[in-house]
Amino acid sequence: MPARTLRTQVGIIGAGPAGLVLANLLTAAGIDCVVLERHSRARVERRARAGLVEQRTVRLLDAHGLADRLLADGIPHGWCDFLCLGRVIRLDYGALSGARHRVYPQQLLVRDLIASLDAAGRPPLFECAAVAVEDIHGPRATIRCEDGPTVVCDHVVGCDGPKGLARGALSPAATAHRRRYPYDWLAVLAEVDRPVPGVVYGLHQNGFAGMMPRSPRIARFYLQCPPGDTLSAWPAPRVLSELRRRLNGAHLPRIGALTETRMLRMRADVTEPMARGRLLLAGDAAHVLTPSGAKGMNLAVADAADLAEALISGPAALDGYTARRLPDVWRTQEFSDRLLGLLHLPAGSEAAADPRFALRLRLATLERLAVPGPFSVAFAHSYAGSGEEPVSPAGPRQP
Ligand code: FAS
Repeated sequence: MPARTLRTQVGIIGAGPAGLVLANLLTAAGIDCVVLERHSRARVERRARAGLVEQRTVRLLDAHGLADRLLADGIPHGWCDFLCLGRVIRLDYGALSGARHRVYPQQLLVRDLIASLDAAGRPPLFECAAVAVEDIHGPRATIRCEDGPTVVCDHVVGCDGPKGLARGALSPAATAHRRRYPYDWLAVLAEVDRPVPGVVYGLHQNGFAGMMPRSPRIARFYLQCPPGDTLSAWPAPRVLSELRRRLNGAHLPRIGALTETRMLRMRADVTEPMARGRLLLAGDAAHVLTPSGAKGMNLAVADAADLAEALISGPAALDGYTARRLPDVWRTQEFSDRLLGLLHLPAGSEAAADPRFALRLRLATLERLAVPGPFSVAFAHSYAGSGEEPVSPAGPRQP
């Protein structure tokens, strides 16, 4: 039986933060759209990733009535600690930049955004995988789905993540700028006996370690490991002993069961342009960041907000999408890359050859962060993601 055809203005592939924010903003503006998601609702609503929501993201979601639970349950967070050579250096980025994060797990935000679409009578189509994007230069574009409708629409927005099909549909006109870092991260979610009060970064000759708050009884941990390492090389006892070694001095909570472990291949990329014909990319479909500065989800929401305003404003604003978004994307990549450089002594590098000297250099940088001044203020703004508001399609905001 031929697949049914669904006509709409905007076809959105992917129910992650980018796709769901876009759909909510378009629906609120009366623009017809449909979200196609290959996984089930249950799976999408329990997938744990980000946990730090920037102030600009909270402000944006709140302006559209999408932040009630985030504001009610999200814990304000305005400092992070760096451990290096037995010293603890605190960056009070909230005081330095005036901007704070909210600790609110991504899966809860995704749950809220889906509930909001539900309430508007526009729930995503779950277990509906897009398999092809066609006619992006024609009068209307088409999305073909496996076990689902054929979607005919004015615009297709690929919010389908780093491994999605939309990015592929953009080439050969697009260039992908890529960087593969000479290490990976073991990403762990673990039960803890008390809430982790804040983000801690450990600089250590054995490699980087990180501890991030998530919820009162769950914390996120990261451990640097050699590129290509596998989970089998990291049994729980080794994970725990390396965390204690590298985060020595961090008042670690008692760590219980490791509820999730996964290997993150540390890479970054940016696709240029972010649009071609009737196809546009947003979020990880257009650019991937490592989780180092907690930027990926926040950048995805910023893309979606810009694109929603452009789709509401009209073709001229759409044409400027890439030009408006790329400066924010590269600025964020630059900061994320700089932070990685501060936190790691890559194996085989000069730094790893003489770790004490390299750590001493990094300690000197960290000491500057502890002193209020142009260097620490600039770093705090970048870390908090507060320094500059992206330029709106409707032109610069009136003060
Ligand atoms: P997502 O990947 O979230 O969503 C894409 C969606 O598209 C998925 O639901 C997928 O199933 C669907 N899809 C793909 N192909 C499809 C198809 N053909 N048809 C239909 N659906 C399709 N970022 C931060 O800001 N802070 C952090 O602390 C942080 N920690 C992270 C930790 C981990 C372990 C990981 C992996 C990422 C982390 N990130 C963090 C980055 C992360 O949050 C991403 O930036 C964010 O999920 C990007 O959102 P989207 O672009 O919406 O893509």
